[in-house]
Amino acid sequence: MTSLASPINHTSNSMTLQHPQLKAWVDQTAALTGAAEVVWCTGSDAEWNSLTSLLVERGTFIRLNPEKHPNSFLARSHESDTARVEDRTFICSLREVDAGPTNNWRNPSDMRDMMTEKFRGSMQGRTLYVVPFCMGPLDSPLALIGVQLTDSPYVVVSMKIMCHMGEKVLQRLTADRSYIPCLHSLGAPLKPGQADVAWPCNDEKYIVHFPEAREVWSYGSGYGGNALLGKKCVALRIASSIARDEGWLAEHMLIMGLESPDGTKTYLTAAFPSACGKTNLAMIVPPDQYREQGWKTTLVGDDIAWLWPGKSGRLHAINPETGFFGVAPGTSWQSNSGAMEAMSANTIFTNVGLTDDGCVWWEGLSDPPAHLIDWKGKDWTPGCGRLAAHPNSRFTAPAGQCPNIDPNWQDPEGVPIDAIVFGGRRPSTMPLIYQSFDWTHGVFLGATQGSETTAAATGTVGTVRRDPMAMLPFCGYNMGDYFGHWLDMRKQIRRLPRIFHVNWFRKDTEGKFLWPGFRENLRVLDWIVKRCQGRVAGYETPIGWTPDWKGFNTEGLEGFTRERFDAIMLFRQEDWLAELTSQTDLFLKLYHTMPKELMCQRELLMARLV
Ligand code: SAT
Ligand code: MN
Repeated sequence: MTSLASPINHTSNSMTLQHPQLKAWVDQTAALTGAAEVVWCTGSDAEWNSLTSLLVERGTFIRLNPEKHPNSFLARSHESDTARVEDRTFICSLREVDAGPTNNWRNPSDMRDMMTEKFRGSMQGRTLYVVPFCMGPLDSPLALIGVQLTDSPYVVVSMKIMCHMGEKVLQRLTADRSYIPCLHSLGAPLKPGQADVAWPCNDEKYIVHFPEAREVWSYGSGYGGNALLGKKCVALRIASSIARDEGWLAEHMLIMGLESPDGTKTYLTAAFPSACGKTNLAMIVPPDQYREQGWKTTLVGDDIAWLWPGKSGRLHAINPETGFFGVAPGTSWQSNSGAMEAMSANTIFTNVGLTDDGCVWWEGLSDPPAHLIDWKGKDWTPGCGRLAAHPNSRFTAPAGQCPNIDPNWQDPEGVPIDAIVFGGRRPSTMPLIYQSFDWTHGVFLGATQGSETTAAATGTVGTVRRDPMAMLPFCGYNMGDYFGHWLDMRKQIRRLPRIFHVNWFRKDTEGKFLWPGFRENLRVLDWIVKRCQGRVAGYETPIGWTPDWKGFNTEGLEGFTRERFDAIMLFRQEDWLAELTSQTDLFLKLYHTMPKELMCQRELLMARLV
């Protein structure tokens, strides 16, 4: 055990520090950044209370109406700091080819030299908080420990919601265990006597990953995935690289459970590009008819899944996070009651509107109030021509407050996965649901998934933005190698999950959605469960297995005729030839590392089409 005594004023309570390198790193960072003091975070409620009060005092937080939003706060960020910055995100592997053509690569030692100068003096006048955190259930064999050093108290309180943090993590950080160092500064030092601002940040931002050294350095932003480094930086970019070396998968996927009336529970994971309703699917409430029959849905995670071959021979999944960082606009009691309940207390809202009675409001929540203060702090009335909430405004809420959180969501062994679902927003071409022929074909479906960007004229293919496995901005290494790793995983899993592709967004010739979506998506999940259990026949098409009319439950689905079913399942050869052509860009971009098996899958598809 090391004592925390040092020339800098460490506030440590009575925490036990067993890790010899940690204190040295903290001391070095304090010296480099010129931090005024160092505070070791415990993760206690008392610490939350004092930091949230400090944030209120500084004007970063506004305490919300304590009756309607107990222990909850609103933050308004700087207008230049409202989202992840993909063009400022760097993967600094030793060799450029290891980052691959889908990442911004920089030489690691050049980047370290340059960033060291950015961090020099960057915390002057500020407190350096030491945040030990654990991604994954505390005692899971897969859990990863990180330590974030940050000068943002907003980040500290957000981390308390998003993951296990503080003393319970430090206790587990024994000398034989490694941790992922995560250095974060807002890049806004305060000179003596200089007044602070409500949302300090720097115009210049760097979100930097060193996958070989397993380190993250983030500078200039206090928002979301740029600053809460456990999430996209560690649990996806760094973890994907660790997972490749260790034989598991770190994925941008929700995890959910479905309990059918006979009591069998099926868990699945799903990956979608943005704007496909991933959070809503994660928290889906079954339609009344299904609920009456005894169907139940549970939630394990809404954003990230770590998957590894379990002792059972199946693929197991844990959610490395303990909170939701969800997009607020569009979330309502109608669209997602689970999310609404989760954020009913102990929640941080960022960049939403503030009503006159101290509550939050955003577009799509309810009828607009007659007056509020918008996310920029200005008066707002309906029809004023501005948005009340920023489109990327967020709620940071404890996952445990979700009413249908799965009883096993913190099981250290994870939950066994029977199905993996990919999807995209595809007005044409893609049927509502189809199943891959096998694992390799399933990896091909994930690798080529994407959403159509231009509003396609109905019936024709628009421009498809490929987002392989929804990992385009989150894969910490070469995307072609990543596909190869997915293919290899097959050898380690005795009972392979079945792989599916869904599309809730197919349109008819008049441009109207063919599928009602939302809760009715459960009917598609029902078919998936039945396929996994071998209880329903599939119809073999050139693209995979699809449901036939009789095997797909449309009972009680008003207006959903046989004709409509045929339209939503329609396979059109000309669409698929166009689809094959539009996949060319991806295959050319990744040509040097694209596994031969996937090139072969494309050839096979072509052969089945013509
Ligand atoms: O800001 S986050 O990276 O956490 C969310 C997102 O942009 O996907
Ligand atoms: Mn995400």
